[in-house]
Amino acid sequence: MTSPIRVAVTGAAGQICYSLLPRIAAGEMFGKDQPVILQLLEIPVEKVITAMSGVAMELDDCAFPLLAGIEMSDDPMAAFKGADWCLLVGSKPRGPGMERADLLKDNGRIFIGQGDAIDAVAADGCKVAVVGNPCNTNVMIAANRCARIPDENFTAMTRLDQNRAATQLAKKAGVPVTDVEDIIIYGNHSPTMYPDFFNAKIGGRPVTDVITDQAWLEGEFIPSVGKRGAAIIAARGLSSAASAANALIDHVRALITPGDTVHSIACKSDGTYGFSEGIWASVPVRTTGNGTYEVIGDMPQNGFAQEKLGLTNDELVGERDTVAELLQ
Ligand code: NAX
Repeated sequence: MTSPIRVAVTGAAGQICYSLLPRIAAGEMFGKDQPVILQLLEIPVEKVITAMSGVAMELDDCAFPLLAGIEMSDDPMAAFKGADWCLLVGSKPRGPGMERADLLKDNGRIFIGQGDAIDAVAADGCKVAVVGNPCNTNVMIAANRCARIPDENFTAMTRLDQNRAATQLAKKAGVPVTDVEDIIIYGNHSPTMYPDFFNAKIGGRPVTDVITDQAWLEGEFIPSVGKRGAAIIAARGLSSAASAANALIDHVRALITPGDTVHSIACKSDGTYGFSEGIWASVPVRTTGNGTYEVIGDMPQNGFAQEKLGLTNDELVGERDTVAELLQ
């Protein structure tokens, strides 16, 4: 029997984790032969800890053969101990009247504490995937705290945006979503993101040959992807949860499955595509297994694309400036 891996998950009592944890325990993230020990983290609030214990009870009641243990804590030093993967889902939501700068800083402080704990106690070679928003800036803050774990082990999730974009293109073209390839999200996980339809394909042909309505691609498709999260909130009264959990499964599975498929992953910029060095921007990557990846740096970008890339880069630089005091 393969020995279990340790998977730390934050925000365990939240709505994404309610969809995510059973799927991890069922083997959908790390494979059907890979036992897992879940190390769940929540905030030290009695009601929340009780809710997390209820989630654990349900996981127990599923009798998942691959679930080798569940540990629960309100202490990052316990939750990240020996973790092979840290899935940072939990974060503080934006409250009424809260400024975006305050949201960035409040969450930044969470990711300082969690970064310190990961650096101190996680397994050597541990991989960190950040979902909690603002995820690009949160991952930058966490990685900045970790001297032991290299920056390339830290990624943030833009896979939900990629999946949303793929489905929008498939619906417009009237084809199955599996016909859509290489649709990549660039930049921030925010409405400034750029879903690059120029380099994407439908049934092996350029998207712009299949969907000739350029006005729809530029004027409706791009904002529909960027504002999809808000549309879900308007319809459901709650933010995306099942689709976000599903995207994190796709994100991690992509990272552990080497191959030629191109994925959107936010990672530390070295200046490729004009992104400022040191911010975490979503770019196209090919994965090389065991959580490693190579950035594909030669996708051609026309003037329209470069303008979009510039806007999302400006936003990411602005976020970094806002949290500058947390990066020292
Ligand atoms: P919920 O509010 O349902 O759950 C968040 C949970 O995190 C809560 O139980 C809270 O107690 C916990 N938490 C807060 N601070 C914590 C800390 N310091 N340590 C451990 N746990 C902590 O939110 P949910 O819908 O689950 O969403 C979680 C995060 O994902 C949010 O920041 C959300 O904005 C973000 N999302 C990111 C997406 C992406 O594509 N990157 C898409 C979905 C989602 O919007």
